[in-house]
Amino acid sequence: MKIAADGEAYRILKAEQKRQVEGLELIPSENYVSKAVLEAVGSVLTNKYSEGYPGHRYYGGNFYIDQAENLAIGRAKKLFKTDYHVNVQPYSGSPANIAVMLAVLELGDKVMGMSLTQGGHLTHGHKVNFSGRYYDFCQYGVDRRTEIIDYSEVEKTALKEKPKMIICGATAYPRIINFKAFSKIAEKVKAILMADISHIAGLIAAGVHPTPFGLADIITTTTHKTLRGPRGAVIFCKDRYAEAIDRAVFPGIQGGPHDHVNLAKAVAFGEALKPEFKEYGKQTVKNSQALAAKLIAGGLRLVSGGTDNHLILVDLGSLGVTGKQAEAWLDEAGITVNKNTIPYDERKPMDPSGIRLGTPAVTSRGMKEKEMKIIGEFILRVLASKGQVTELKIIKKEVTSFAKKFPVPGITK
Ligand code: DSN
Repeated sequence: MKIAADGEAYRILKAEQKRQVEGLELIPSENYVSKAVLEAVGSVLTNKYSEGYPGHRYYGGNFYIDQAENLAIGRAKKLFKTDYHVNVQPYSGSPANIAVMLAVLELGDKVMGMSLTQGGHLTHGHKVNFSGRYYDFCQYGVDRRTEIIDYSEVEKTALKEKPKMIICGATAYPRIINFKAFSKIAEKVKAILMADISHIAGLIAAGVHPTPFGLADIITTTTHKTLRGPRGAVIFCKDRYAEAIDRAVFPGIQGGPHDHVNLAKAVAFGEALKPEFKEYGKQTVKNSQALAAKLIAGGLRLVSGGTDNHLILVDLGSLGVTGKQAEAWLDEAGITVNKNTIPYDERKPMDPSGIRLGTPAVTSRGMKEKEMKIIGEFILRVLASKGQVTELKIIKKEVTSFAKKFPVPGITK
């Protein structure tokens, strides 16, 4: 039976596919995977159980599954030019980060991470998350004036708090992360350095963002953001942490690996090893900077004044518009973004002062700087409309006919 025979499920699938083709996807953590990645995710490898690791499984019939996992491991090492140990089994970014904590910390240990409201991730110590509930986190953020990480403040906090582990990496930080500075601080206080490169992994692989390999002890990344693979994650670590990391992933927190996804990770890493991916990484950043320039020219204030990477954080405060309103209006116009807190935000996360935009997905459709100016104009018009329904309908029509000119990898190409 094919999915088309299930009317209800098929309708949802087709409607979402149409939304992805006709809209402009600007959520910086999203992307469009290739047909090859979709095929692997939708493959018969989903039928298999394979608890354990290649060569050491608790189930029979894993001859080809071992090959798939080893292929993903080998390509991951090649892609990041590293001989770190690799575990490709984490289901996603949060489980990967939890596994690291389980591997190298005792409950209650002191850890340092970037605060969620300043650009960090939930698993970097937020009080409602496993990390913040079971470990004693101290948090760092950005300088109030520059909105850039103040490394001397990070060092001061580290010297005072003496964390066992420092987490660097962010989900809403538009600037280069100085892994060398973090590594020096970690060395000074004898902390383990963990880099969560989920947002920027594709940029690192493409050589357009500095690498943490050789500097951080442990590196986690999701595979579905700038890396343009299936939903999932990978952990890299120096050899001395390998056994503990593997045991934390399985049997520590996970059961059977998602072998279909692991095959898709191998496929995505293979794609990222091609020269075109370097161009993709470069263009993603050029596009982000072109979009930022257009928005600034249109009178918007960007956190930190611009961007070095794939994402932009817009402060809507002076427009008298909230993040929630902007997200909803842009959605009406066929442009998908997410509301986001800005550093030192006085508003709540469900209706913050900002929106977060990014260029990984539109760049995958082949758009360049010229198109970023057009997208920037759409965004400015939506914000100026103040949610006026007729105006949003007009913009949506224009967005749809513009978007449809650019094939979506995996759907129309
Ligand atoms: N949800 C991801 C993001 O949007 O950045 C982080 O996990």
